[in-house]
Amino acid sequence: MGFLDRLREGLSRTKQQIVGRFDEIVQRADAGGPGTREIDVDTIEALEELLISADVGVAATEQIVTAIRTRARRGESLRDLVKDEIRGIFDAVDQTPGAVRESGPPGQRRPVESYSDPTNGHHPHVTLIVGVNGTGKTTTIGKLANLLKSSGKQPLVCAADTFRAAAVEQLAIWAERAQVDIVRGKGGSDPAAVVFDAIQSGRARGRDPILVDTAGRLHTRANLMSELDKIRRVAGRAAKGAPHEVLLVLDATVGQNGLAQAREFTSVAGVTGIVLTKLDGTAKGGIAVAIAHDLKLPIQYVGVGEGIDDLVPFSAQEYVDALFQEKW
Ligand SMILES: Nc1nc2c(ncn2[C@@H]2O[C@H](COP(=O)(O)OP(=O)(O)O)[C@@H](O)[C@H]2O)c(=O)[nH]1
Ligand SMILES: [Mg+2]
Repeated sequence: MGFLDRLREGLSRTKQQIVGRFDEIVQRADAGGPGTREIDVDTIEALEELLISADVGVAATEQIVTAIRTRARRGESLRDLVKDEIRGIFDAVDQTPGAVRESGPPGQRRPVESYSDPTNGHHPHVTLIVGVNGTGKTTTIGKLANLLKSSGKQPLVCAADTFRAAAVEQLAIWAERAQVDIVRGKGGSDPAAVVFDAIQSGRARGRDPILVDTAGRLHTRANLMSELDKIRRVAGRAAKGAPHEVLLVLDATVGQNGLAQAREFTSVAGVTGIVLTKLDGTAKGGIAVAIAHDLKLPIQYVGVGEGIDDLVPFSAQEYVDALFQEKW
């Protein structure tokens, strides 16, 4: 099965339970033929309700609906208009991988530094995976390692969630499945030190990129954030420009609450992109639109199941097509 089929399958609950109704709305709205109608209040309300129940979020829904109210008079099909407006929301997000978005408005972003420095050897690309417990960080690392490996890379995974022994074991199992190297510290060792070791070891063994699994919960939120901050600083000492990417894992089934988590991580951890997991387990797959609209962060991958192949590189075009295409 290709990525597109996986994405479609992942979105099938959203499609069946919510977006399926879109067809009725569109048919009714387009019944008079393009150009012959003004969009009526009922149609707008139905569309609004549909977007909200798919978890597109209030702000993004408002933007879409407002645009459609004005544009609909030009006589395009309602389906095309909605797709176009949603694509526009994704297009407004800087898609450069690894662009640091912590430093305020777009335009002030630090470009990814080169991580191949002739004076100081090879600097592997370092990606931190962050997010609260249970969102799917460890699973995502396993899938991502596998995906990168099948595209010819030699990733190394690093178990920096040293807080729970089970977390390290879980990552070790994924490393074995994906047949990639793992660096782990002894129980209770300093996560930042493990990251430092992993980068050194990756450099020595020619492994690149380094995927770092981090803890999702410590005694307090402040502890977690200061640990992530320390990991960032230590990684920067081990490899130039590291971490080059910080991927925040969000669970699609959590809905709008995930956005609050995201803001917290973004302000501290320098998040550069999102992995949206468990799209297969929710009818609220519209959350991807809310993420793009509210957080202005690119979605890099989506998780569509628990298996090793269930990670799909995100494409806004494919996402919008999958949700709104007429026939499946
Ligand atoms: N259905 C589904 N389950 C997922 C997905 N990603 C992760 N999970 C499950 O979510 C649970 C928590 O995942 P885990 O990687 O341990 O989360 P972590 O605490 O953030 O490291 C596990 O049971 C995973 O199998 C996904 O894309 N779809
Ligand atoms: Mg974990």
